Amino acid sequence: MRTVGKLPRHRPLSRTQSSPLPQSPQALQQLVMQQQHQQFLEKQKQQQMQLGKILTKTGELSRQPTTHPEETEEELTEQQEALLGEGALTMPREGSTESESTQEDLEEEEDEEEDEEDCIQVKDEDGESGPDEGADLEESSAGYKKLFADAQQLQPLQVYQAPLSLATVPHQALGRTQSSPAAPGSMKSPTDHPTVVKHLFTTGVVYDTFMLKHQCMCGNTHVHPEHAGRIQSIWSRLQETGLLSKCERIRGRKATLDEIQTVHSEYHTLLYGTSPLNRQKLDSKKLLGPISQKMYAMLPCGGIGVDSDTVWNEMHSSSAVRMAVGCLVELAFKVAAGELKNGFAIIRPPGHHAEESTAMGFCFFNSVAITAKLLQQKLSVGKVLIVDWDIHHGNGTQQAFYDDPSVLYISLHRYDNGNFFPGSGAPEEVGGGPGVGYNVNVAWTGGVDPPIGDVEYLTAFRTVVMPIAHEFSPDVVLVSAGFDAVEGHLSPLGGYSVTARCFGHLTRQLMTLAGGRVVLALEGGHDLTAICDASEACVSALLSVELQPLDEAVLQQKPSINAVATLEKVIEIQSKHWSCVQRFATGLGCSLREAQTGEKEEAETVSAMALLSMGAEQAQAAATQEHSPRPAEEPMEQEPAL
Ligand code: X5A
Ligand code: ZN
Repeated sequence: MRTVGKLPRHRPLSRTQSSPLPQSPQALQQLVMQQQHQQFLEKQKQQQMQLGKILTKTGELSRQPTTHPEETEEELTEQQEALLGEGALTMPREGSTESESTQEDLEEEEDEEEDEEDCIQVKDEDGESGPDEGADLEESSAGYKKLFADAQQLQPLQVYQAPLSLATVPHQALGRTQSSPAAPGSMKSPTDHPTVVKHLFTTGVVYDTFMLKHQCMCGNTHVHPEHAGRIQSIWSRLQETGLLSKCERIRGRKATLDEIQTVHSEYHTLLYGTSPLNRQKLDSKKLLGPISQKMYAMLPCGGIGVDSDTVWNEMHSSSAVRMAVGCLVELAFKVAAGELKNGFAIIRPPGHHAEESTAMGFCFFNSVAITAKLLQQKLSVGKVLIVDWDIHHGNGTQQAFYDDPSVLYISLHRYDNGNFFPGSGAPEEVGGGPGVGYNVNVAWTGGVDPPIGDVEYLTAFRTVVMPIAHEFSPDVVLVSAGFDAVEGHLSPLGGYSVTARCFGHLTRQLMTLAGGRVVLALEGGHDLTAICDASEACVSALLSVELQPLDEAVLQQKPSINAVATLEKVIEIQSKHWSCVQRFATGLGCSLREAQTGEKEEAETVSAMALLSMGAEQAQAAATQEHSPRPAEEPMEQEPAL
């Protein structure tokens, strides 16, 4: 590796000529100036943070919140990012040629390293930044690099065209000083006077174009259903529907190698978390021979990978897979810390199949599992509930927490007695050691005649998922939100007929847990209409926007015989660990309407009995306790728990 100069060096201007330049010279000039300005600000911020840290150490500022005198300047950056985020949407699917992108990435990697030598290395406020093998490979948060990297891929007209939905949003009022990214809605034209942006307590959404680069080297996206268009489409949908402007956009980052190692082995982490360039540097330091001779299968499509699903792009995939993890971590931390109401992570590739040292089923790093571990280790979160409604069992997530009673894993998946991918997820798999009872598999069996649909998922939530979840009483809920159970996905990647809107209703039920601290992370699903519809429904629920009601037919239909058998089995097994589920062992076969009536009558009976057996005042207290097992801070359920 060549030595790095002391002065910050931006990309040579000539590089940008490989892609179309902004047509107006003023526009280009502006972009360059903004980029340089941003670079200056980043430097200034680093120094400021360093100063803050020193002062904090001596105790002088220990109780003082971090102030950001550069606030207004940051906002300028946010405007640019919002602009670029928009532009990225219209980025051509098959972007630049392979040789061009490779060159691009080489320079990106170089820039990363320059940066790290260039800037003062300051860690997060939590301070626990032990020796980190990954740290020296990390991209600092310097926005200017991304600015230029992304700008290259933009068509000039798209860059400078403020989308209508954003342009019409009124200014945000002056608010508390904080440096988290502004909502796209706060974007103004660069000529406006900068003002401080108020950060709303709303739904956070995270998305980053780095994740688009994970593509098979065969270049044929049709062979590989887990492609970049999935997250591009969802991002576009949230924009088009105006939902995104009600959310706060969170800036993503690449997870560090240390963060990834909370779940994965060091070898696995280095294998998939490094690219040839930063690996070379690592090799000389750590003498990691095996990593430099990594082995992949040659795929029939012409590319390489673990298997035909789990493809690898030696140049780009490591950035993408680390970005997917880092995006979710950033979002979940803000939700857990109370900065955001809840969140939706538009990330790829998915993660729930990734085990400690195994990549499979499109997955390399288990983003949800890593996030759960980090919330506990860095934010002292106690109990985490992971709900996995991807149609496939999350074998990696189950493995990561199998013996751990502080993380409850509940998966609903197509099982068919072990004949559906990945084959794990039997109802008898309940956890091990101290974790017995903290693994719940709603393992649908009986094929697709009839297909499992809304009634079955809603019944599972009514009788198993929500009762156990409430009894567990998590501090945070993470959802492995795959949408491949949505109608439109055929076997072997689906076969079920859950509606997109149903996932909105499931989300709304989960919001009654953990004080509403719910974060959804995209996992599987490849039918673009289905995953966009379902994402829209879930984000609507997170925003507490009125949902499309379920069809009355759904509420009146009884669950299929196969589904009832599945639920009977899981209740029988889990009633040893969760007392709450026993009462649902009977009445599984009734419709949601019937259940609703039954529960209402049951509640009335309880009140009446209480009134009879004691004074009215005590009865009132008893009834309140009976029906509100959750702390008062939590929102009321917006619909009866169907
Ligand atoms: C996340 C997900 C499916 C893997 C299928 C492998 N995985 N044939 O949807
Ligand atoms: Zn799946």
